[in-house]
Amino acid sequence: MLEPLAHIGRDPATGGYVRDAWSEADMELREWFAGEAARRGLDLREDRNGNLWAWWGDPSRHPGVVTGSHLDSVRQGGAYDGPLGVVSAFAALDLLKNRGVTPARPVGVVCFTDEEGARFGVPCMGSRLLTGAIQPDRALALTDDAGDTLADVMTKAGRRPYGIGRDDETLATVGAFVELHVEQGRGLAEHGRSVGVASAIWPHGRWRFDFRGRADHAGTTRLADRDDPMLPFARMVLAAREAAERRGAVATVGKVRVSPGNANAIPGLVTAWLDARGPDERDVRDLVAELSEGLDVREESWTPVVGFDPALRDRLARAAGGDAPAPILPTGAGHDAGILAAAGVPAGMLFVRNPTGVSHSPAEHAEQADCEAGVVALADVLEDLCR
Ligand code: HGY
Ligand code: MN
Ligand code: MN
Repeated sequence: MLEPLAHIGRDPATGGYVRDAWSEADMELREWFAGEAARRGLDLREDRNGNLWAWWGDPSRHPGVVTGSHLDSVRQGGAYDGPLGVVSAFAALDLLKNRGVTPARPVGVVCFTDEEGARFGVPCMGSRLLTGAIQPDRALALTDDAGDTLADVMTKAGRRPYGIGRDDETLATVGAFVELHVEQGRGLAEHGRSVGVASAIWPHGRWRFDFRGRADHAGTTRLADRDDPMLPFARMVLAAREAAERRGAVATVGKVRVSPGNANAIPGLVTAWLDARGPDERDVRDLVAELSEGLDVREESWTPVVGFDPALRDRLARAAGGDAPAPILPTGAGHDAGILAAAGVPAGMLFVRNPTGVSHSPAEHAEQADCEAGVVALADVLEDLCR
């Protein structure tokens, strides 16, 4: 089932995926989702924020159990982060039907739009808009590297951007949400288990740093006369790693824009994005404050710590574990399940073993047997929740 997606947005030079929100690749992925829903006779809806829902049963009378994830990727991302959760959702529905299960509640498959925030910088955009965790006007004004706003891009994709925002009607259809996701770490590999359950999502955020200098000639400007923004930028990157180690957090700068970008000129401006996370909110906040001293910094996104509902977490561990409860693990990766949990929706996550733990890279991988174990666990969880 992952195969039909394999070519969409794939860079043949690297095997990595480039599936920006509202891009050509995204539109192809949406068509794939619609086709999977139609093949199963599910009722397909796109909500005002661009999230796709495929329903088995009618959730308007009473809320259903929803499972799913996202199909967009980071630039040069892997094949499993997101798609594994959506494909497993459809496969788990198939399994329930093969078992002759008639769920007592509607069952929905969801594909949240723009989970990675690769294009507009804010992760989990679809679930944040759905739950009101981001204001529509802020979202619509966000721009991509080409300077196009989310409003422009949604309009070009044939959507009505000025209708986006908190969607209580859609939220009311979600009685519980379970997201299956490839593990982005080696916890399950160390446990020797195929499937695990999430306990919490670390607090995490993204900050934009602008380092301004004076553009000048690389060869004729004396060192004493240079105002080279690359130097404070380089100091910040090294300081981020040192501070993260000292504070038990993690931090990196994965995106930098140098302008104008001539090899033979001192740049006028360096813009860099810091991603910082950790188990303790205070440590992350203090780390960023320490790095920001005297610099031009703006917070682009912040996600507080999410502790998944312990009763649902343990219920998932029992249902997903087979003869021994599934291991329960925290994660440093953000997910739509975390946004829904923060909005008060009973939510939880299943993880599928990733032998190397590598993610946000073409090297991301999960074994077929573990993916199948994930589908069985998800079907067992859905059957349990739909009693
Ligand atoms: O960045 C994250 O944590 C997630 O993959 N969006
Ligand atoms: Mn991701
Ligand atoms: Mn993901």
